[in-house]
Amino acid sequence: MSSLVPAFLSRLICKFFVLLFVSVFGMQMAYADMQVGKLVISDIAIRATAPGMSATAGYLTIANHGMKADRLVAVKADFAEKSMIHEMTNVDGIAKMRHVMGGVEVPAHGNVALEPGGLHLMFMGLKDTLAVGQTLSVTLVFEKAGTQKQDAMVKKPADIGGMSTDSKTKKKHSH
Ligand SMILES: [Cu+2]
Repeated sequence: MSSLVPAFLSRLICKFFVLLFVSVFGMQMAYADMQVGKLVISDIAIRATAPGMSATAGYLTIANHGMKADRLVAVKADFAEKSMIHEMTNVDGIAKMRHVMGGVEVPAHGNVALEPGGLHLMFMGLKDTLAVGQTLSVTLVFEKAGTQKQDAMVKKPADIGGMSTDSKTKKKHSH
């Protein structure tokens, strides 16, 4: 019967450590949530460039698990002189890009995809050639979630998914 006490004690100690683990882990989770707000942002895929190319595009998806809509309002990148949010639209069979004024809404409990053929990040005045495999950093500015630094991977255009219109329509860029 004397073994009952240690067994009871060890169960109690065990419970205590489980609780301790859960609370520490839980706190870390909450902290990570606070850092990104209610937004879950994918890594950014950037089109690799050939030497001499001065502009390229970046793609990503943003999910919003919050109750309120947010808005991507600005983009910043050290490797480009100018970064903007663009949208490709099809006007009479010709794909055109335009600057999206006022940013892109990320609806509550929804998501937005910036993908080939539609919305994209536009990087102009590139300082170097962007080679496949390079990792860059892009800063996204949200109306509510604030500033968010995000990894950006340089990829072959063929490795970037989305609804590409390259083969069907002529591209025209106003910059
Ligand atoms: Cu563009």
